This record gives sequence, structure tokens and C-alpha cells, in this order.
Amino acid sequence: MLDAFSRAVVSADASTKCIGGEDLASLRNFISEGNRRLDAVNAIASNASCMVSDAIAGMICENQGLIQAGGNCYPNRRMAACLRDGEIILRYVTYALLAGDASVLEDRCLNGLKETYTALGVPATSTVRAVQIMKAQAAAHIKDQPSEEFAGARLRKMGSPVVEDRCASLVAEASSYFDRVIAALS
Ligand SMILES: CCC1=C(C)/C(=C/C2=NC(=C\c3[nH]c(/C=C4\NC(=O)[C@H](C)[C@H]4CC)c(C)c3CCC(=O)O)/C(CCC(=O)O)=C2C)NC1=O
Repeated sequence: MLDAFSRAVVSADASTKCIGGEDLASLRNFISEGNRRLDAVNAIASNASCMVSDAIAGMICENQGLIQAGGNCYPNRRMAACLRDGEIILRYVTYALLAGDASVLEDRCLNGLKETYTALGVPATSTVRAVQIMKAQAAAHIKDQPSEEFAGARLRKMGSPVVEDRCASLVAEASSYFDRVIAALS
């Protein structure tokens, strides 16, 4: 597992260079914007169970065969496995966002997941749909702009200090980790 710092070391070592220039500038930025990153991780982690249940519910609403006999969220044992998988995926995305590197997500969560799903008959397209919903939710929570339309009475704001760009680069980074999950299952 790598993070932004160890990744810089590994890539410098691979080309037998000292660490300098651009690498240091990017790490300096990683440090100076570190509190935003922690707030972004917290925004996802502290809304995780609501995000997962909402994403799985949305996936099922759009494809109700999943909870009928023969569907992969039927019976309750499979529904529970699906909710658990949603939590696992979201948890590894937050680890990657904290580390500033996707390797923890790739190595410990996505590696072999598609093959496991194929073997078990878990529909990857439905999982992808749930992940897409979590990607949209995470962007809203990092920006601290969850929509009333979707959240209804459960609307919850983090109250993080608002910066002008609403942490656009962290939204993009988190989105890229969700995209890796989608790519790994597609
Ligand atoms: C650390 C990383 C890690 C991951 C990611 C992981 C996933 C994982 N999900 C599994 C099952 C499962 N996963 C699902 C998931 C779903 N079913 C649906 O219809 C939806 C599309 C979807 C939820 C979004 C289901 C239903 C099962 C049980 C399948 C079965 O036993 O028939 C299994 C088989 C063993 C078990 O049931 O516990 C694994 C290994 N395990 C891990 O250790």
C-alpha cells in the first residue's frame, strides 16, 4: 500500500533520481491542503451508512427484480451481503482519499472482485449503478452541498469552512477512485 509520500519515493527510486522539483511541490500542496482532505474524508465517513443504504435502495428501485426470488439481493442473506459490499467499497474509497493514492483500494478491495462477482452471479452492472450513486453523494458531501431534493428530511450538512472552489480538486480525486471501482467491475 502506498500513499502520496511513499509513491514519490518509489517513483524517484525507479528512475534513480533524488526527490525534488515537481514531486516536492506536489507534496507541499498535499500538506498545505491537508485539512481539507481530512474534512472530505470525514464528510464521507460520517455519512457512510446513510450513503450506502440510499445507494443500494436506489439501485433496487431502478431494478426491482433484484429483491424478487432469483434476484441477487434475495433472500435477506444476499441483501445483507450487498449492503456490506457497498460499505466495504465506500470504506476503501475513503482510505484512498486519505492516503492520496489508489493502491490500497486496488490491492485490497478491487483485486479479483470482478472474478468473485462473476463466480457468485452478482450482477456487476447493478453494483456499478450503486457505486455511481455513491460517487454523486460523495461529491455533494465533500462540497457540503447535499441536495434537499434527494436528501429530504435526512439532509445533513457538515458545516466545514467553505472555500471558493468547494474543494473541486478533492471532489475530482474522490470521483476518480469511484471511477476505478466502476472500471474494475466493467
Ligand atoms: C475487502 C474487500 C472485499 C470485498 C469487496 C468482498 C466482496 C464479496 N462479496 C461477496 C458476496 C456477495 N456480494 C453481493 C452483492 C450484491 N448483490 C447484488 O445484487 C448487488 C448488485 C450487490 C450489492 C451492491 C451479494 C448478494 C453476495 C452474496 C452472493 C451469494 O452468496 O450468493 C463475497 C463472497 C463471500 C461472502 O458472501 O461473504 C465477497 C468475497 N469481500 C472482501 O473481502
